[in-house]
Amino acid sequence: MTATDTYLLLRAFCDELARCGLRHACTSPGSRSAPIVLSLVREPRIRSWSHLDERCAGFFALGAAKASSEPVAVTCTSGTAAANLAPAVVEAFWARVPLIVLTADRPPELRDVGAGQTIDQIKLYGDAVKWFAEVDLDAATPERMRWIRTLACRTYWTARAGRPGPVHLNFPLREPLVLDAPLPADASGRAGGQPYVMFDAPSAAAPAGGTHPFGRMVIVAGRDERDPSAAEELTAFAAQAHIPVLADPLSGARRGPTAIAHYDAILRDPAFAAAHRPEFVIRVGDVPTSKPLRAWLAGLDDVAQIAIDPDDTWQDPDSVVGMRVSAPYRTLLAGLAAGEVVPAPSDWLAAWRAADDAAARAVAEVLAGEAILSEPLVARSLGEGLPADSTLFVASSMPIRDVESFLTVRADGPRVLSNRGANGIDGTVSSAFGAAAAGGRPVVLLIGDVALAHDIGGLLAARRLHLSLTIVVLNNDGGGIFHFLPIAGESDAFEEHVATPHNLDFGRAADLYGCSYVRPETTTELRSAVERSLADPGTTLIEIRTERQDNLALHRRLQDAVRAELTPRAEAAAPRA
Ligand SMILES: Cc1ncc(C[n+]2csc(CCOP(=O)(O)OP(=O)(O)O)c2C)c(N)n1
Repeated sequence: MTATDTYLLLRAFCDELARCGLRHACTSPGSRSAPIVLSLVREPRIRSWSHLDERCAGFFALGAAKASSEPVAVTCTSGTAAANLAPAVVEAFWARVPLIVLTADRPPELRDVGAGQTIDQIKLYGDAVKWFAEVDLDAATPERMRWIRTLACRTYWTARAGRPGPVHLNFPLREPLVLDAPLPADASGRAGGQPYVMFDAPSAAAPAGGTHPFGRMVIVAGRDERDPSAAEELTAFAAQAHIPVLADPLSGARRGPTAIAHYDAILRDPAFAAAHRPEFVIRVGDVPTSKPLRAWLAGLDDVAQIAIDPDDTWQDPDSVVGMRVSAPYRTLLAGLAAGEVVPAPSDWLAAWRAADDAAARAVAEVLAGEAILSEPLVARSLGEGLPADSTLFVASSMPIRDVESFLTVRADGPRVLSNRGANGIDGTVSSAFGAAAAGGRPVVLLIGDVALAHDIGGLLAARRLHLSLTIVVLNNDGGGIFHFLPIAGESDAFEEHVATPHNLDFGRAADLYGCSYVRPETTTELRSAVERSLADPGTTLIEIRTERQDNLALHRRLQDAVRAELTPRAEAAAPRA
């Protein structure tokens, strides 16, 4: 293996990734990885984003792949550097995000013999990748040039096709690691810039036309971040068939007259939940986070529940789905809509609509009575105010729950993204920067203080990569979510070991990382801070201080208000069975 062989093979590998469609890669520093980094950086069709922390690099790549719905590569040097990519790889696997992980390694003769920065990297990420390969960069013969081009295509298409996910290639590299002579030309690629191997995924056939009568049906639309236009087709179909859509904001379907936004609150009301049992449930995307919704679906074990999922993932923790359809739901719904659609009885959608509107009024009334900004009010206000062409990236913990519960229906709401494959609070800042880099839209991140502290190093992207991001941090000095759980009663350990207050001054963090900083106290101040930040080319940290106990009490008041508004309604307006 000479440096020329290594670089010839890696140049062809990167050329082939670019021919397939790769546009973004993340690098991190190191010596062993130099041939991979230099080959990526020298490929003009790929934008290489430099990171100094591999964990941030992994999550940045994840966010970029999520926002662009295309594979993104990430590379690192050997040893613990590769282990630092594990959280992002795991999230990508569970969230179905196409990631191409390129780790540099010592060659076999330097493994387990005391050489520096050497760990066992073979299948390092276990079953959390779709494919692993050890890539031997030996003599660049014509046969091996063909092989590396085929391998690059296989990597790209494997990450992207079927159920998308991460692919891991491990590259043993021998010294010398830099070239000492110019690289000769290479004409081993296909003519016309075509990938060496093209890939064609079969698309599911649309069902035949026919007549489709829709009774008391609901559609539960969960996280499906890949194709926003599919959600528009879903809502158009629901409007045609008069079907309520219990729409998680991560589905993109919280829009139009059939979208039910407050399902979490209204299904907490046992009378409403019992009176509105459907005859059919269609489930698309992941199961939403809402516990009342999950419990309601679990209780519908005698109701026909159909899950439509092109990737054949099993999203059914309560084993109540009776039929699985392996197809993109847009194909299926287009087929149904092409037939004669006999809409559901008119009082069915009307009853859900009335309950949703009543819940919206109850929530608005309670929130209007709040003198200062609260966590639900921030979620609601971002949902109402963000421009249609923006992306709201939401952290796990209470932010994702508040967005699910309080984001109102809008004809043209922002795109909503979140790392919900494994529900981690890690890497969120980096993922949001990745989404800003590759998504082509302004991004607003809504995040809790613990999640921000966890990935504070992600702020480095603001300074080093000159990216624009608006970060709204809800600072309740600890994990507010835990106050909603029984562990809150374990007073000897709760505050220090579970809530974990930190008393960090985020203004100083903003200063360190070159971000603007502002602390609004009212909705008007928040709106103008967000507007100013969106118009600014830099990154702004908008901090809102809240109290964990007050937040718990406010959520209880909101639930009580919705229930009070619904009780007479559920009795009077229950639709015919
Ligand atoms: C990587 C990781 N570690 C730990 C957890 C467990 N966890 C869930 S929520 C949470 C607290 C988050 O606090 P914060 O970001 O401030 O949001 P809040 O609960 O206040 O809304 C923790 C530690 C997790 N989900 N992911």
